[in-house]
Parts: sequence; C-alpha cells; structure tokens
Amino acid sequence: MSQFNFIRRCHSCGAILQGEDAEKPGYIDPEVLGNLSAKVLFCNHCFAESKYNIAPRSPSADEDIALMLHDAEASDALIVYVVDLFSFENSFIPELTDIISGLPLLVLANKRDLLPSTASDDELCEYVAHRCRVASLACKAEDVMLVSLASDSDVSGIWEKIHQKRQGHDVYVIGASLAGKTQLVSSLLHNYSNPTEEAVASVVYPGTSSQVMQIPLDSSAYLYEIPGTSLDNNVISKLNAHGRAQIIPTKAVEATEMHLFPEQGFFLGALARVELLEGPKTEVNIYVSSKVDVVKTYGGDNEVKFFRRIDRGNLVPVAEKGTAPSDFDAFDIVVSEEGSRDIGIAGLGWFSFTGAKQKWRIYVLKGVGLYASRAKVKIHAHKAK
Ligand SMILES: Nc1nc2c(ncn2[C@@H]2O[C@H](COP(=O)(O)OP(=O)(O)O)[C@@H](O)[C@H]2O)c(=O)[nH]1
Ligand SMILES: [Mg+2]
Repeated sequence: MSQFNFIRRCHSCGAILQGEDAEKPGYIDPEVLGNLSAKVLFCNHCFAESKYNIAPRSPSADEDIALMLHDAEASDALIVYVVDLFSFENSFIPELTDIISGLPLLVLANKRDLLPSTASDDELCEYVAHRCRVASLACKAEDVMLVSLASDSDVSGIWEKIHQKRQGHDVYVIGASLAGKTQLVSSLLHNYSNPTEEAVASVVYPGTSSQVMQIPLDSSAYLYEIPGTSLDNNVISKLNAHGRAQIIPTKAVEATEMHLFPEQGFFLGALARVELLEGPKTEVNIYVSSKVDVVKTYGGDNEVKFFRRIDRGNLVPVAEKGTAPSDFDAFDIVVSEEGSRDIGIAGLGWFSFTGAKQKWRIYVLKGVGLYASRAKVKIHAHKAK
C-alpha cells in the first residue's frame, strides 16, 4: 500500500523545512521542527524577516570600519565622534564602541541649530556625555563640543581641541552616516596648513576596500575620515528622498504641546503612533520636523483611523512599506523614573514628559529603533525665554 509522509513546509516561502544545513533553504532550528504540535512553522530566514518586537534594533556593524578602529586602538588614536544632536541615540554600535572604549574621545555634537535655542548648552553636553556612557564610552561633559558645522565657519577651536587631545597620535573621525563628518573635514581643511610634504588625499584604507580621507598632521600622524556607520534602524532608511526631506528639520524644532489622558495619543505622520495606556494626565512636548503631521488621537480604534488617513493621503510623511498593520512593530514602555523623560524614535524625533509611572504603547515602522532616556530638552525649557 502506498504511504503518504507528512512533509513540513515554511508557511511563508514554502521551502521544505530541514534542520540539518543552515546555509540551505528551509533551515529551521531542529528543536522547533521537532515540535509536532506547532501547526504553522516558518524557516529561520522568513521568521527573521517577519519578526515582531524581538528588541529595538541596533544598526549593523561593518567589517572594514571594525578593522580601522582596531588600528586606531593599536595606535592610541584620538576618536572624534561626530553625532547628529537631533537624532543620534540609536546610532551607537556595541561591536564598534567596544573597540574604542579605552581611547581618548572628543564628541562633536553637530546640528546644534536644529535644537531649540532655549535649551541649555551645559545640559545638552551633559546629556550627550550621558548617552555616550550608556553606550559604554567613557565620556564627560568636557569631552563634548556643541557645533553647527554647516553654518560655523570658524573651526579653530575644534583644531585646538584635537591637537590638545591627540598627544601626537592619529585621529579617526567616525560617526553615523549624515552626522556631518564630511562637513567637518571640509571645514577643518579651510583652516589647515599642511606641515608635511605629503598631500591631503582620498586613499583606499590598507586591508579594506573602503576609501577614506587622509590628512597629514605631522611626519608620522594622520587624521582619517572613515565611512559612516549604517542608518538601517533609522526612519530615514525607510523613506524615499521626498520623505527624508520631510523628516529632517531645516530649522530649530519647536515643541508641539499636548495634554493626554489615558487612551489618548498621537500620530507622527504615517511613521509612528503613540498611545498613553496608563498613568495620570500627562503633558507632552513633541519634537519633530515641522513637515511631519502631528495628530492627536482620542481613543477608539486608532489603528483603523491611522490607516484610513493614510489611504486618503491625509497623513504625511508615508513610508512605501508602511501602509498595513503588519508593517509596524509595537512596543510597550513603562516609565519607572521621575523627572523630565524622553521617548524617541530613531531619525524622527522624540517627545518629553514628566515621568509618573506612565505606560506608553508605541508603534514604529518595522526595524526602527526606539529609546527611552532622561530628557534632551527639559520639559519646560522651551518656555524659558
Ligand atoms: N542643520 C544642519 N545640517 C547639517 C549640519 N552639518 C551638516 N548638516 C547636513 O547634514 C547632512 C550630512 O552631512 P555630511 O557631512 O555629508 O555627513 P556625513 O555622512 O557624516 O559625512 C548634509 O545634508 C549637511 O548639509 C549642521 O550643523 N546643521
Ligand atoms: Mg560623508
């Protein structure tokens, strides 16, 4: 008599599931495959593609950058870390910060012009240093300089700090893509006289296939501008050029104030949704580019309202892959700290409030990073002047 064997296949791609060869299609952990009571199974590849809520994402590390940073470590180089003050909290990459954690550090917190002028500079430096320490970099407020590289023409203070801190060693300029590294290097070159016979050049960094800018500092040391780290956990990576232009502010962000009772919340364009699930009436200040729609919600079925607005073209910006509930991750954040707090969404902005045991639910495009932190701009600072 013929025998029919039950073949288990991936519910998403249809590959025949197998637990032997991780390189071949249909691979699944053998213990999961052995679970006969599971009716629906996904191969590891499809599971990773469709996963929800495993953890807010870190950006991915690049091998060439790791190799360059190992050189920096071996030569006791100064690390000049350029960050975009508007949005840098999710850009640290543990594999890379581990390599440089023992090196001298100068953090250039760029795009100061995008933050309210009423925010205190001292508090911003302390905030940046704190976020660096959370990312395991030894950093004090004195190691942070607030700058607006696009508009400041005088970078002599930066050169001075670099020479003072590098102690004759090399300098590596690092940071996420779009933080302002190229802007920094071109501003530095305007204020540079070459003390050597060697030219400033764009070279292939030894042992890698990456092109880097190399500026001679003396007969044995260089400043290198190394490639930017990825923004793949940033909203920017989910948008086309038009959407990017909408989420990147062009002037200081102004707080949108809102008072929320439980069940109320807001949409941030078609890119994120925030709901106050539990807690007292809470005042929030929302900081996003002025081109992002901020819409208050009053409870009821926000999901239906959100996608209906998107369908009608009534909520901008919109991500192409952001028009169905399955395109979003959801996270619950319970705030246990008191004082001025922020919850931020990588690349899009943040909202601040006074911590009082609130429970928030945040929906973000899949793969976009979130953070909860002490406040970058204290809750009433924008009213100070
Ligand atoms: N608002 C503002 N934008 C800046 C500033 N510095 C750089 N940018 C912009 O940020 C973007 C990325 O700068 P770039 O130097 O190419 O970054 P890189 O990827 O780190 O090299 C460019 O569009 C710059 O015009 C600044 O101080 N303020
Ligand atoms: Mg660049």
